[in-house]
Amino acid sequence: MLTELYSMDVAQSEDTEQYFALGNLVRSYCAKNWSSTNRLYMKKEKKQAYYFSMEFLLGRMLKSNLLNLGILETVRGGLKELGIDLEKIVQIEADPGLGNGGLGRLAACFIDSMATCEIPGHGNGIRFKYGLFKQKFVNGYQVELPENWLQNGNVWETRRMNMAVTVSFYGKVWLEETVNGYMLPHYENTERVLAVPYDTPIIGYGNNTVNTLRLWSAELPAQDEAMDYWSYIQRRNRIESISEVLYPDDSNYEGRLLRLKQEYFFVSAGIQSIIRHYKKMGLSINHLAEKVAIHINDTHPALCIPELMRLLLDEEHLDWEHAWNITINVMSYTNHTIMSEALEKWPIDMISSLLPRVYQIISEIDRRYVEKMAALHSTGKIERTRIIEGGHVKMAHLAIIGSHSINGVAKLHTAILKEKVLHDFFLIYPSRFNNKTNGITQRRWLMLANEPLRELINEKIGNDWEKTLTELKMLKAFRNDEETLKELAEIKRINKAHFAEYVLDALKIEVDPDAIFDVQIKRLHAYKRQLLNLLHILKLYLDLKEDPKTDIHPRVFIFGAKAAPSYTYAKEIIKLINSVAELINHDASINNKLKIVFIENYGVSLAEKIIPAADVSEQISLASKEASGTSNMKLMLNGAVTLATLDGANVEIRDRVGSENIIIFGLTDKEVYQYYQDGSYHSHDYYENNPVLQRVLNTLIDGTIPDAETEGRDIFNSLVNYGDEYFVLRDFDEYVAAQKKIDKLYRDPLTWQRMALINIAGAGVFSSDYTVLQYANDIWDVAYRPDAGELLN
Ligand code: C3B
Repeated sequence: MLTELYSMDVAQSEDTEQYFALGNLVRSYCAKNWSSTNRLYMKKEKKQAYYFSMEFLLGRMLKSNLLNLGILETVRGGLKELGIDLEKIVQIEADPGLGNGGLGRLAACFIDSMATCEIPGHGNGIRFKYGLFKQKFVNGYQVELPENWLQNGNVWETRRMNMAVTVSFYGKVWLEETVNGYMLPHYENTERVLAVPYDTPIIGYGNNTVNTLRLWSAELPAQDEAMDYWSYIQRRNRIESISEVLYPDDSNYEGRLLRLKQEYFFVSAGIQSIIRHYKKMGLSINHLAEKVAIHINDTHPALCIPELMRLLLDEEHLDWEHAWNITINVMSYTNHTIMSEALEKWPIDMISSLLPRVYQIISEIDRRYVEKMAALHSTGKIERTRIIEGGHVKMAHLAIIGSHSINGVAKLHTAILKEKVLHDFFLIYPSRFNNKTNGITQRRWLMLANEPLRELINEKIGNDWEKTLTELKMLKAFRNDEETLKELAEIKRINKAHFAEYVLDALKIEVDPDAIFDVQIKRLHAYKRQLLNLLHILKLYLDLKEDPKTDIHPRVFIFGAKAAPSYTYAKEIIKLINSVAELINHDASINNKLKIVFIENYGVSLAEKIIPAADVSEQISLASKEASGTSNMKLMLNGAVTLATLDGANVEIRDRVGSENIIIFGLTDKEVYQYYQDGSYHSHDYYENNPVLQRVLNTLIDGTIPDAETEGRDIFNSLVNYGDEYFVLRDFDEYVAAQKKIDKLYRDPLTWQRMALINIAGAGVFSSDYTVLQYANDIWDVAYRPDAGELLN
């Protein structure tokens, strides 16, 4: 391969060439299974599921492909003989950051699991030229740099020009009756965009299944009219901008035209290609719902609903009722957040001028909804649930009305959707609502990220768990086996030492692997309460300043978090954490008992380094706000003990491991809603009445923290004077107490390792294999690996 690609041999080649040679080899190695999987799906006319997602946060793929193909060890050994270190060359691969956070990473875990569970399921999204920005700290401030992940090419993708489709925007549209009596649209002055698919093989673990991730790129179609050169260039730039860059905000809806273009672009291209593929099987369009399931990952692809309607009405000439029935049966939708600022709604003007025909169809869906519901429900409820309201198109309402299934991502989240946020809809469509608790793939997050732990588990209980993660429960038999607990401790120590080396190298901070590694890794958002963590650190610091002999076990607080570039408050928190790190890490008087490590540019590859080294998993969002969380699952699977509020999937983690193996604190969702109702939370009182908290908060404004006056003041005010939206001060005391408990437990190594072991043993249900099987069975009605059925019970 090296010779073919670069006309060189191993001795002449460098890491980059070796990486690309190996990547090419792996791709051709799986090519046969890829085409035979497609042929099989086609021949058997198997129902296909398509997971539509704006984001797929894949991470590097070389090792994961080698693992799934079952050739990781062979290749590692073969390379070694050639004097090549696999670990070195996998670093060459760009980490494709085509997602913001949990939602995008979930989509990546899901496609890995679908292939592994032999579910005919594929991803559909956008091939962004630039992924999520690269984060740098300059003087403690976040600076965003472009992430040009395609710069050196991407071995995994195949451009499929012959499968390109056209997506149209703008223009005028009117309906005319045809001789057959159909009302069909005529278009004038539309802007046509060529959608070119790039396909990536998604390789199942230990089977012959290779599914497809199809990502669309926007290009200028071959011109049919003469155009002057500069107009041509301008038009090309305008069109290519559609798939240029991922929006770097996962928590805030911004009504930007380009975002709406992106949403329609991949939805229209994806559905057109699905229908074309379906028709190749020679089946009647009337049976589409028997062969195709489309999943809408959050509201970003909600235009799937009017777009499928458009194609069924305008291209296939079905009548409305019939088309609507098919659409509802094809579509299903996952809600990922209750944060109201994240709920998408588009101004009517914007949507009707960009997508005139789609807007007509949305209006008609809305009109029929109101008409049909009038006889059944109150006007108030109908007005609250209709799609077009207050000059906007509400995407969640569109997704709910046009789908047969609506799910939340953890039990608590689904309950809150049913009882609060989507209560009206729940009364209207009770049977559409269901829960699908998130999951993670054990292949990336344990088998690859933590090889020593994988080996230990295999030694103890065999390797059935690799396919059926719930088998990890067998580890419980070792809960009182001191030798096993010690081995577990040794592995953690090795991983921590390994990570400490990285920290020293990358950040020039020395950390002690015998300290407690306390980890909070996730997007920076006020509701996730990185600030609560920081206030506790400041408290420990003050304690140590007062009495350097304060009896605490040394701790390293590890943060990884990107803030949306426009989220000023989150960026202030980053700066504040970095300033406190400056203060603490350089204060010799506290005897290295505290260290803060804020890792730059947190993403999938760094998560793979940090998670195996974590002792404590911080999951401290305000109860009710974190829909599920998935880092909580990854960390427990790697033997970290969770410090958590009863939010999202933390509740289910507690149910699995028992209250004695997780540290729970803070308000419950019910108490939070009670506060909202009676308006009785006054954060200022906590400041006034709690001297410890007052001292801690004062450090934000009294000059203790260097070089962060503005940030300190703003954050102080937000907590003390402007209402403390996420109840940080309310939960402070309980959090401090919970942290004390951690400190105590950690100092009893056997108890601690037993907790770690129980956490690993209880993590089995959080495999995304299990989650996608439930989607396949309950929502999509597609086939899966025959022996996987038992996982569903
Ligand atoms: C996230 C939620 O914030 C997490 O609680 C959840 O675990 C994941 O989705 C996956 O379900 N989320 C996100 O990353 N981006 C959004 N726009 C909304 C939710």
